[in-house]
Amino acid sequence: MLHKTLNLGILAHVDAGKTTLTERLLYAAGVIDEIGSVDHGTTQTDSLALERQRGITIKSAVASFAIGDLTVNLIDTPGHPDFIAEVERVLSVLDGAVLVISAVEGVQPQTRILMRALQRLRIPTLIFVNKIDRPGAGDERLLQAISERLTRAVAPMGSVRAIGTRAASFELSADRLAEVLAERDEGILAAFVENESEVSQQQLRDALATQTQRGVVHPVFFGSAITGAGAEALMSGLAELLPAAQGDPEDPASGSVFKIERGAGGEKIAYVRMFSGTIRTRDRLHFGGGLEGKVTAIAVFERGPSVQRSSISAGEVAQVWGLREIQIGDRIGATGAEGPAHQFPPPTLEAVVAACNHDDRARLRVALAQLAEQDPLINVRQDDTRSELSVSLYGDVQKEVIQATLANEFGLDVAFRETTPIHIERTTRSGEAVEILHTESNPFLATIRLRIDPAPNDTGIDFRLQIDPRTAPLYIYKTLESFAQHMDEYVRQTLHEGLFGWQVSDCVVTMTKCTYSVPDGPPSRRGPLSTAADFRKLTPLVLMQALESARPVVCEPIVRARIEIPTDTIGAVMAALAQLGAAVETPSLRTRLSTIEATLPAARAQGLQRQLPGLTGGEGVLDSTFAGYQPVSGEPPTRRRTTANPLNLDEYKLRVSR
Ligand SMILES: Nc1nc2c(ncn2[C@@H]2O[C@H](COP(=O)(O)OP(=O)(O)OP(=O)(O)O)[C@@H](O)[C@H]2O)c(=O)[nH]1
Ligand SMILES: [Mg+2]
Repeated sequence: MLHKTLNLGILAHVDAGKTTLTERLLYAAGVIDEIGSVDHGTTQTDSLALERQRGITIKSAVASFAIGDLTVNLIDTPGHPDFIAEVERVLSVLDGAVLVISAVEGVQPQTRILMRALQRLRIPTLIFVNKIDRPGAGDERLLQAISERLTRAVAPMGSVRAIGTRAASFELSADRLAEVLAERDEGILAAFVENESEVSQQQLRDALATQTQRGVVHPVFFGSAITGAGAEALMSGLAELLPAAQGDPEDPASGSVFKIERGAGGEKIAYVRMFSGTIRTRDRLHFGGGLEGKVTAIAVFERGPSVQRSSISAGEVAQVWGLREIQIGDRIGATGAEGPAHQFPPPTLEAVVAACNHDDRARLRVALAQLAEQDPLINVRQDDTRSELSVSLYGDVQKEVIQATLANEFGLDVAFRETTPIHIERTTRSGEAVEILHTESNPFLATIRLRIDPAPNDTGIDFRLQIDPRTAPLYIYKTLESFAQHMDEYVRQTLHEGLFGWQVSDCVVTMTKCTYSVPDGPPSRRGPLSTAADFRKLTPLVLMQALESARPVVCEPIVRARIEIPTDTIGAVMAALAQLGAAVETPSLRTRLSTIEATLPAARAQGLQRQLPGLTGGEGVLDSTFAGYQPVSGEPPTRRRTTANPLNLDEYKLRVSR
């Protein structure tokens, strides 16, 4: 590679100072002459009108700067939990990350969620403790919290002077590195045991870089994005400790799309990270499993605004024009449609969106489809019978943002009907069903037998083919793998709406029998021959019957709540929790403040949030994180289907033949 590139994510809980830090780094690198302010709506990366009004980041944004011969493409992400999907989409394109923590607010539940994802993906991560200028800022307290709640392998990179004042500063020192690094480096351990002062600075730096890049040690810097303290130290850390992008520009092109935007003229712009190879304007690219398009323009982020280029290569990030059907998560140059696995929980709420003006209904559908391009997890659904549109949501802030976006960008006035939890269905036992070729109940030309078995929680849907290979319709699907892939797809489609209308999850579906119909052979060669449509249409019919016999139950999202309250209010809070049907763990009691941990339905956590100030004299703090699903008690809620119900054969036949 000609020059080195580092694709760097800035991640943190809301308000930790990511956007301000981004601004500080751009300034330190000479990209901007003046530091913008989030509070005045003048930063580089909070560029959307809505971000400027609200003072929060909503969309991930890219800004570029140079440290020596290293180009850093920095991706500033939103910290509000409602926008976690934005973070998820950038994770797969990062070479390294900076996790920002506020020195005052400390490690938050969201910080832990982010750190866990970074560790799972082995993304080399530096920690930046920000806001050391603010009264109440901590240093040792923060290091303690980081090692207790985020990672045991903390490498403090120096020390803070005059903490909590505008004059707070950060000085690099290697004093505390040897001990941490020795745990994972025998050379250093030996030298350290021999004589602490014998470990050379070079040896330490090398070991630190190696262990950071392997994602096993996390260097911790301190500073202030507002005053600039610690910025230089962090900059040198980025260059020395994080790995530059790998990949050969001569290899076949491979890249990943992490953001979609619409340009001024409504044209689609894909943000692409290249892993290998080179793409040029006028290239025809394959993406998203079978689609293709022609690149009409490319722009990279070079010291601030984006600049047109004729090509980009391995390691780079660019905006690409011309790929009209491209979607977020698509792999460029790859044939499989397989996206990266999800790192964060899905949205657990949904709400019906209605245009205030009845005539705007069609326009609303188009607008939501465009928003879904940028954020597929909003999962726009239209129920056919009432033709109502609904979207999936993480929370109220996201809802307000969607509403404001529809108003500002599309001139659409909309109202949301009450937000309700998204349930799922899980099977409780094995079920099986079969439809046989040429029988009365089977209007399609195929035999399919399917079994559905419950699987452990959070494992999604697994499909397996367990048939005599000679019975597979290979004249349609060419290979057994391809047949399995298609069947897998038909199964997934069907399970979007189970017996009660909810997504079915956590099960294994196995195809155990298959037959197709062949022409009678000469002389009559016109006999019926099964087609792909027969398998596609018959699958829902069989699978829904199998599902019915597997006795699915409706499950609701639950959260794990951590409640910190004044100890003398514990009785009142426990009583409220009991009333909300929460499962409470033994509280940990302290003299003044105590902590209760409990799991309860997500829908009721909001009620708890409302009651808490009253119960605790305004002192209670509630953190809740998604903790999976559990069966609902009482009457299971149902959701209107968006597709014909295969269990109603007449209706199904009518609809699928249309
Ligand atoms: N005193 C002080 N304030 C800071 C510092 N960094 C950021 N802030 C303030 O903290 C608030 C949030 O800063 P942002 O940069 O928007 O934080 P963010 O992490 O980007 O927030 P989201 O993107 O919405 O999650 C703003 O009012 C900043 O002025 C700092 O180092 N010191
Ligand atoms: Mg921000």
